[in-house]
Amino acid sequence: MAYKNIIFKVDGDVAVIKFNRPKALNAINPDVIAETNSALDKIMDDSSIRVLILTGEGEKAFIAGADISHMVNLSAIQAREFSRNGQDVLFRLENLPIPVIACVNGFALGGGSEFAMACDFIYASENAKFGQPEINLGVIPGFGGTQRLSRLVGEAMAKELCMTGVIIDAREAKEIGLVNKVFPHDDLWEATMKTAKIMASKGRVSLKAIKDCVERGLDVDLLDGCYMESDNFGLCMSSPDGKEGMTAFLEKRNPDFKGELG
Ligand code: DAK
Repeated sequence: MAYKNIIFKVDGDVAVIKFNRPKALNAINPDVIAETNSALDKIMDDSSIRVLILTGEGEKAFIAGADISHMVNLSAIQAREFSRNGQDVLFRLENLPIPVIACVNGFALGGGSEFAMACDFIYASENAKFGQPEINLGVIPGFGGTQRLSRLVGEAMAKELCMTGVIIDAREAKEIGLVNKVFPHDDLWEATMKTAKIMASKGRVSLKAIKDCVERGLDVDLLDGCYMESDNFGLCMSSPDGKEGMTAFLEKRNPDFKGELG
């Protein structure tokens, strides 16, 4: 597929999806979703890719939301389809077997904040702004915002943000736990890539195991979550990277993780 609405690049072991509709502040339409799905297919087929970064083209926006000019004329059936397709791509991101970082370089509103929340964590520039302004349009978040936001920042804060549609800056987003770290705008990309490279150097099986345990663990009680951790611990112990990590420690050298599954 030729990409017009995203830029897809692979830099060694790190893949980058850059939303590329800067004139519309990277608003999401069905083409953005289709192209993102295609890029995710490629990532799934390439085991040399260890980390994915999502970011936005231009100085102003990560994604300023779903494309309002597309949404305005949708019938109920089409709106449900648009919402489902958006939700599906976000579930794919969440279930991707590699870490995904949202590198939020500007507005992350509505569907934009929802895309960022489906990533494993968010790094933001000092210019970044977050919010769920759908209430101002007479609708509600449609790409999982009411669900993921409350899991990240708690029920009361999620209700306040969704019910007021207020836009918050990066510092406040960090204070409430939506964002992991905030950087000066010009340092954001380098800082994100540095963290991506650190994770890319780790074992593939253990990265996936951590992602699974943390995400699925939130949906079960502590005992079941800990059992899930034991199963994954066993899996990592028996993986080539698990053997390599411990052998390297005992041999007093750096591990050379190959990412093989067994
Ligand atoms: N959609 C379409 N175009 C957008 C856009 C958006 N979300 N956001 C910005 N643009 C366009 C503007 O129309 C403008 O286009 P031109 O007039 O130049 O052609 C261009 O981007 C630059 O925007 P501004 O001139 O407005 O720039 P400012 O710096 O003055 O303001 C802003 C930036 C981000 C504060 C402002 O653009 C803004 O308020 N944008 C809308 C933000 C917003 O409301 N986002 C939430 C969208 S709703 C569902 C599925 C999904 C969803 C809901 C339901 N189902 C199917 C059930 C998700 C909903 C949303 O995400």
